[in-house]
Amino acid sequence: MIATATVAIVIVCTAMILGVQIQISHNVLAQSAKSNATTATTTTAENTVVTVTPSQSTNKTFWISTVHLDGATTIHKGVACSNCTQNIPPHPAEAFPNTTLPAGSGLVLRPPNEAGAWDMRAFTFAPDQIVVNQGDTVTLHFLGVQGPHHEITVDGVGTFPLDRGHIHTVTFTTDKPGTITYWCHIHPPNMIGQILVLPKPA
Ligand SMILES: [Cu+2]
Repeated sequence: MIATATVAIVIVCTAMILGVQIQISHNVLAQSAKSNATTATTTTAENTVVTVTPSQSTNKTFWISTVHLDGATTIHKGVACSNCTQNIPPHPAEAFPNTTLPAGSGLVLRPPNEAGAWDMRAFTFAPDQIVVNQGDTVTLHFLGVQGPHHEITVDGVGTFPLDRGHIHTVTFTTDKPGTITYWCHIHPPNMIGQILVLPKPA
């Protein structure tokens, strides 16, 4: 009799605890759903949402520019300019890093000149990452914008020179998923890009 009563009490207590937990879970879910709904409503109120039907074309064209990113600074603290319309704040001094960079002329660190100015240059492609599908016919227009001369290889396609102001175009078809790399022989290690080929859509 006592054993039966104990089992009954345990069952009732367990049910109560579970009930509370389920209730708490429902509350949390309700709050998160409400939160999402609020966000969605706000977004809708502030923006015009349109439905876009993506192109089904398997012909993909990209323009790839040669680029160098430059960061210039000085070892001296800048001087505040009180009468400049731009209200330029004084630039903090930056010590020259004396970093040993990887081999190749794609990364250039120029030490301070007579005025204390030094800079960092990094060559790259814009864009340096492209996504296509298996079976796509891909056209790449390489455009020489920065840097007077480049020697570029597109893996499996070919190697060609590219001077500033010139365009070199390659077209190929992707037969398998995977990665196709394009890079410049003059500006390693960072003037490199990848074409990610995704499996053919079902
Ligand atoms: Cu280059």
